[in-house]
Amino acid sequence: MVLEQYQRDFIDFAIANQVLTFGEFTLKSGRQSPYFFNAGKFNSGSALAKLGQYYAAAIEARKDISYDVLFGPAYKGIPLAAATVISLATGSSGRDVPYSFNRKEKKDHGEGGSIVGAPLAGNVLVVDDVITAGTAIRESMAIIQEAGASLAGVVVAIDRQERGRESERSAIQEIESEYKAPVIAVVTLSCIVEYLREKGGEYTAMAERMEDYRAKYGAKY
Ligand code: OMP
Repeated sequence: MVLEQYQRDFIDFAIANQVLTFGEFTLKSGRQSPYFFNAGKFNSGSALAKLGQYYAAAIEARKDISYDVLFGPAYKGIPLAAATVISLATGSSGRDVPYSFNRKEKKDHGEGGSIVGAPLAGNVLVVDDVITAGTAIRESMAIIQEAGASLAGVVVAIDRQERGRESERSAIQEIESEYKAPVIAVVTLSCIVEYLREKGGEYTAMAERMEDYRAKYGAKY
C-alpha cells in the first residue's frame, strides 16, 4: 500500500496527543485490542482545529460524494462535525455546510425532538470517530431513516479494518453494501502498521502486536 504523507502526519499527530495509544483495551465489541484510538483526547482548540482540517481534506478529496448536511452522532461525533464544518467554511473551498447532531435523551419541552442544529434532511454525511464492528454507524442510520433523510456517506478518522458482525467482510464493506454509500477514513489499520514499521525502534513491537490482532479479527478481502 502507498502511505500518503498526510497519513503519516495524522498518525504522528494522534500519537503526540495520546489519541492513539498502545496497551490492552477491551472494545465495545468485547474484542481485546493492543491499541486504542480515543478521539476525545483531541481536547484543545488547536488539536480540534487541526483534526477538522484532516476530516475536511478527506471529504474534499472525494468529489464524487454529494451531501447537503453533516451529522455528528452524540457524543463524540458532535465536536468532530462542528470542527469539520468550520474547516470546510474557512478552507480553500469556502463551502458553508449546515450541520446537525442528536441528543441522546429526548427532550419533551422547549423546541422538543432529538435533533439539534440544521434539519436532518437530504443527503447526510455522517462524521464519526472510529468504525470497528459498525454498531455505532447503524445507530446513526436509524436516526437518519427516522428523519426521512438519506445517507450520502460516512467519514471517520480510523477504519480498524475488522470483521463486521455478520460476515468475514469488514464492517465498512458491510455498511457500504447495505446502505449503498461510501465510507471514507483518514487512516486504516494497515496505514498505522506500515508507518510503525517505517518508524522502527520501539514501534516495531507495537506493529507486531497489531498484526497478531489483525490475524485474529481482521476482515478478509
Ligand atoms: P463500533 O460501533 O463497533 O463500530 O465501534 C465504534 C465505537 O467504538 C466508536 O464510536 C468508539 O466509541 C469506540 N472505539 C473507539 O473509540 N476507539 C477504538 O479504537 C475502538 C473502539 C471500539 O470500542 O471498538
